[in-house]
Amino acid sequence: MQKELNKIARDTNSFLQKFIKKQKKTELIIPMKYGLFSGGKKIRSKILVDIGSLFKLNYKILIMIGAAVECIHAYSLIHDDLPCMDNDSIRRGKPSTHIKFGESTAVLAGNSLLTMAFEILSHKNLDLPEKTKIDLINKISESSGHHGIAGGQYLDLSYEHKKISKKKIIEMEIKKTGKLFSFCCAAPLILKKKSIKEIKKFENLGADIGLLFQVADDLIDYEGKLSAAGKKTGKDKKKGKATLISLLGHENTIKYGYKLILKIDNKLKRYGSKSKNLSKTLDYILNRKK
Ligand code: GRG
Repeated sequence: MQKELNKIARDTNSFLQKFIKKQKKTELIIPMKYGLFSGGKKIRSKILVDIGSLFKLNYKILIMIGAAVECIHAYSLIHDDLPCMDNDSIRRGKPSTHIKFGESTAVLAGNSLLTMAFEILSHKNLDLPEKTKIDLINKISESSGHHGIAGGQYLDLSYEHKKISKKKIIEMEIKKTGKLFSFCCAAPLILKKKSIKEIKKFENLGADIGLLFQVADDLIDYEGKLSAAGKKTGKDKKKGKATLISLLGHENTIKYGYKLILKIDNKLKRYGSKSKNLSKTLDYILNRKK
């Protein structure tokens, strides 16, 4: 699993390096590259490749789409660390982008990474019909805006120091983290021109995977150490974040994570041995240390 994840990370980074190299140089390239290449597991691309392999899709095309996702992910992390958001000075074991380059540069580098995702998905080298590219851009935009990551982040910030119900916490985590995973699960079906109903099923599967990912992230914050996690831990409690751990407790949250894996694996049963890779990725997600 780790070997495969490393290969996907290498291939994604190499695509992005070449893509950026072909562009005219600007002052923002260095902070953008810092946000993209200063570590990062590229787990969203792995999910995209895992789902893509259920439908025998072209690896290179999946890597390009994954690269667009990683641009949006890197953007969200840069903005998430800003003083007006979660105010974190360490990310991936290094100074956060705004600490290294200043706040305004970090905001602009983040914005430029967001738009780079659309440049990648509309690029002539992405060998897909125009209609498919528009459908991908439409879905990734929906996942990133007020119905997705940005909306979830808004809820996350507004729930601080409040008693929030389980339903609302799950809804917030699915938006903040799950929606980008939903895109990764839906994209292969968009490529295969599947029905809206089928696409929705995979978006829901992605929401469960994203929720699992966020549960694991909350567990890392609760149990982990800076040296392993690459970021300060124990912050959620200090910031009064509404998480499943704050509501259900540590043990029950771990149980909740395993229940989610069972739920996702059940949905994958119809794909038989083809879904083995994805199942392994799910175990990795829940048991990771960073
Ligand atoms: C509209 C894209 C967008 C952003 C603006 C700041 C913000 C709104 C959203 C933040 C969303 C956010 C940071 C969610 C947390 C998701 C999460 C658990 C991130 C950690 O992801 P990993 O572990 O990171 O995959 P690496 O370092 O491996 O890349």
